[in-house]
Amino acid sequence: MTLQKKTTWDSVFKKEVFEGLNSYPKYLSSKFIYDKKGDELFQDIMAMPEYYLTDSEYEIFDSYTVAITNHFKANSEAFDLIELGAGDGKKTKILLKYLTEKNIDFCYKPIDISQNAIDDLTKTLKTELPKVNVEAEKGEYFEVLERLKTFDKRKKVIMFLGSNIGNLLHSRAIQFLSKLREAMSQDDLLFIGFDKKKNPQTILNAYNDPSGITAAFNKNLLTRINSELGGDFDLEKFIHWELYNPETGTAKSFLVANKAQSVHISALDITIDFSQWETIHTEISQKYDDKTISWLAKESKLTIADSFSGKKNYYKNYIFKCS
Ligand code: AVI
Repeated sequence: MTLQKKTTWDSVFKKEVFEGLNSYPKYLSSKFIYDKKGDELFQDIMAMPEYYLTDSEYEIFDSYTVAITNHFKANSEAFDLIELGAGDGKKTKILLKYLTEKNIDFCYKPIDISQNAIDDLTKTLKTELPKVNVEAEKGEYFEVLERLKTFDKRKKVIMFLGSNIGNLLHSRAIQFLSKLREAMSQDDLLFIGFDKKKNPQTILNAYNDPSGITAAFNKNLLTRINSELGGDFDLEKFIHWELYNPETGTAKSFLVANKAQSVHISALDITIDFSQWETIHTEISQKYDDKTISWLAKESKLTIADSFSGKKNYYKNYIFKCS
């Protein structure tokens, strides 16, 4: 392995790939999965029968539309509905439709790391719900938090759905929620989705589908390194592996080298050696119990205002307010 000492990088992608592949054990952040192909693969994941998360949250929105939006429009003030990591907005459209039908004054501000997702969402909203006032923005969660502070003219309802919080370790989740809390005024709300602990097999099946969609999604990290950083990863020499620990509630994704190999990445001017069965840790998808969610809220100086579960108790949406 050629370890080049470098302190300045012209992109976060380069910097983090360099650091992650030069560490032991190796890691790469799942946030880099999402380019056009990664977005499409995630859409395919959400449509898989094994990936219960999307349908579970959809069921909650559909069953509790009135109760949820009553929290949003309390005091009948106009508000900004800010969605972090909006994706295709499929579930949110249920709420947008209802709020528009009731002539509630609000502005929908979807924010996503992927420009493709933002463009597609804006386009579909124009045709499906033309009356909704949409102001979309592209950005990473932590960078967007700074901007959120400037949205202080009206009440804010911040949404963080799809168990996106589960892709953060607890310490990062508390840091993130605390920053959100700092950007919130007294009447603002945080509406957030958590995937619950359940039969471990159900969780493993959701991240280990037989059709190989999740494997392709995970390997998109390597595809991106190949196409954007001049890497020569052979995708056939890695297998997707998923682990779930029912005690901690953490699902972990890996790419495991099935052969010893060396990979050259020209934009980073490095060659990375893999021994056979060496791993790259790529993602965590945390599953929660009620106690852990209460702890996260308390640590972040937030209070639970309400919560909604579906029939199977697979998933739970919480409304947090400032403590
Ligand atoms: C986006 N995120 C909440 C998904 C999850 O469940 O962790 C990403 C994903 N990874 C594998 N399948 C789906």
